[in-house]
Amino acid sequence: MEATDGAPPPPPTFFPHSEIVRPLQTGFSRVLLSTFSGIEIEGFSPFGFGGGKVEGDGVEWRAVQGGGGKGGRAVFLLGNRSMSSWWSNVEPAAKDPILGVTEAFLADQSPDKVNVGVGAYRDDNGKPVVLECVREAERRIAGNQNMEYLPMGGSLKFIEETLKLAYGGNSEFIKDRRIAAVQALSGTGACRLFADFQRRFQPDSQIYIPVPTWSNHHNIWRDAQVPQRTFHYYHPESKGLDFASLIDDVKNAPNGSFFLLHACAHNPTGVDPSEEQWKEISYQFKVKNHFAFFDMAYQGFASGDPERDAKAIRIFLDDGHLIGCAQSYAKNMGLYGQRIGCLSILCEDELQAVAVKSQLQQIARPMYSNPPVHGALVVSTILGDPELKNLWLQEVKNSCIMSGMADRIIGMRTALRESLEKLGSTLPWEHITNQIGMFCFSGMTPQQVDRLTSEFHIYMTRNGRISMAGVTTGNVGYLANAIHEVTKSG
Ligand code: PLA
Repeated sequence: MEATDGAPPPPPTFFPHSEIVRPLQTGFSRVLLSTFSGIEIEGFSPFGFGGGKVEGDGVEWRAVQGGGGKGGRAVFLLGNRSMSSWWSNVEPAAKDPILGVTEAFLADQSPDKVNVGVGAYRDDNGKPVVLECVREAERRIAGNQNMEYLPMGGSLKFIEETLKLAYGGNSEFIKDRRIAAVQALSGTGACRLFADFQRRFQPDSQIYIPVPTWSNHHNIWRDAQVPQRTFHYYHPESKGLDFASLIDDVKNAPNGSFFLLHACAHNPTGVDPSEEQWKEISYQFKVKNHFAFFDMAYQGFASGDPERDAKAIRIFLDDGHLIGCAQSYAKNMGLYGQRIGCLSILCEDELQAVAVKSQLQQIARPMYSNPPVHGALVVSTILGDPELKNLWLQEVKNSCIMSGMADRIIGMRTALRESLEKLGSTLPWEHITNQIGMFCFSGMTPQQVDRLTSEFHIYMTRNGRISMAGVTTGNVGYLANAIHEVTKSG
């Protein structure tokens, strides 16, 4: 049976009294399997509308046959009908707009399938990459380290090297110990720590978030209970920056507002302000006494050069702003699953920095106590050794296993645009090559994206964002053809 036929799955045949209680969001059906002897068996079928046969031993059931999710696993909960259930009020959560795409991709059996959803770098064969500098650091670390806890704020050596990347190798602020910084659970954890800190010490503040932004920003500040406002960023018609409206919003926000800024390679639009525009933004922030919180998840991915990609931050520092910054090594060192990043807050003096750091640690302690050690070791081994650091810089820009990370993405932008133009698409596609970083904000509608997925097995977020890091020499033609098919009728 096809996963895409839209019909709810039939009940498993060996439970003749089963019934489908109700279909839920795509890919899930709630199935009341059977009742007997007062026992109710209920479950969520993750194998979509394709149905499937389940077998098992009464507690755990394995899908042995079923459309889209062949081989998927379904755990059914056993409960007595007469007993009140603790969690009967719990509905399945909405799928994450980004990570849910990966789940759907993995469940698809088509050999043609393409994942340009999550922003994870792939080589030209579509395979994940471990950088040579990381492999060498791991060789050096192996067998030489104990497994002790790190301090609550993480590894000091790691923090020192990480701050140099954001604030500059010769930064006065580092020398003067004015930066409160803690190792964080990658960029997400850094943002979340900051949001909690903001809520605790500026309880009446709000956060201004660009439209659009990385979808998880909204979740992070929502869960930290900081009210959200938005500011203009992207201009859908020009597919560029809506600078005039951005500046208006900065001017119209109450004095002393908090703003979330993407330091470089804005996600999802791939549109960054120019240097001149950053200077103007910084000036207006100064006039309004706003606080700039930089999320820098892609340092090195915009230009291939981490120093150049820190430009916006350096402009703000030169202008005397006391900024906050979230850094991540997920993308630029390929350390995605190591969850390694840093939160820093520039303070007025060392005394203030000590106080702020102690409070950040106090927020971290009841959540996860202290951060994991391995990623911190890898990063500090690389950045603490001039030779390995150089290797890293080259790998980011030039000499990655197949070709440079940033260069390969830039090459794929050109290839995708040229393929679309060769196919005779009359739509404008310059923005594919004008935008920067990991993503292309294509301008496709959610309906067009749905067609790409259902007809061509191409997986991407419904806002039309293409992760260019998932585009390869092998799939760029297929992708271009599919995009042309779904966009040519407007
Ligand atoms: N900030 C921005 C702007 C991001 O795009 C991402 C990741 C992060 C922070 C957090 O990354 P980290 O916690 O792994 O360091 N965005 C990804 C992945 C690449 C995701 O959604 O988690 C994306 O596909 O948008």
